[in-house]
Amino acid sequence: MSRRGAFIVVEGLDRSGKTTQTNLLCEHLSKIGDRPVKLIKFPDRTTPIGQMIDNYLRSKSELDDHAIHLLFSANRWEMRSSLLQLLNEGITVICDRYAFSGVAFTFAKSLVASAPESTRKLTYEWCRTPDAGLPAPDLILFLDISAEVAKLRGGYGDERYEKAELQQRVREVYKRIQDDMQTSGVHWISINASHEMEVVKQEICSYVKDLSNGVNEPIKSLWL
Ligand code: FDM
Repeated sequence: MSRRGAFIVVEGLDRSGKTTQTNLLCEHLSKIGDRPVKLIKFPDRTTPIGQMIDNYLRSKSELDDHAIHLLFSANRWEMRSSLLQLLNEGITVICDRYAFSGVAFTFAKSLVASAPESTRKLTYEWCRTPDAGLPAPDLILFLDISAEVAKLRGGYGDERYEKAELQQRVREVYKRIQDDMQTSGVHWISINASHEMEVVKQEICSYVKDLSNGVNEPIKSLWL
């Protein structure tokens, strides 16, 4: 196993089936690949920083929008060395949400008319900066659904960001990130997640075949 493991990020809107599809993808890659597959997730709510994030998301605490953004990023930085170790050991890593969620959700908050003035002044560049230099994924799979389909699937849950207006903004920001990633040469695939589970799974599987037995190229740095 001299090739390093592939780093695959799954991003998506709430109700897009991200958790189900991430688990299916792990199973699939374990079957077709020649190496172990590990699933990780952000936020990682198990660390002290992750617990602060969890309290915030469940509205058990209040934080300035800048502060929570930096905590989400710190939660990725604290995992950086173990993530690199996994990849260098040849393990395929599937990651449920990454820095793209960070930018999408925080910048989306700044677009909501009722946001505090300091939040409305947040720039897209500011949102990206704290994650610049983290390991860059080899592939980003973005599960896209409209607010209408999300509603048909039972609407949103109880956590802080699970509100239709914010989710609509998040979707717009993801589109902007997608355009930026295409010019930066990172492989971003947008998948219509409104289809049935099996159809979405097949589409996802069609994109990961080349990564299942590892990658020869060095790990790149995000946004540098
Ligand atoms: N979220 C997630 C952010 O706002 N920033 C981030 O950097 C990350 C990783 O946290 F609403 C938001 C997205 C979502 C919430 O995510 C919790 P999960 O996947 O539902 O646990």
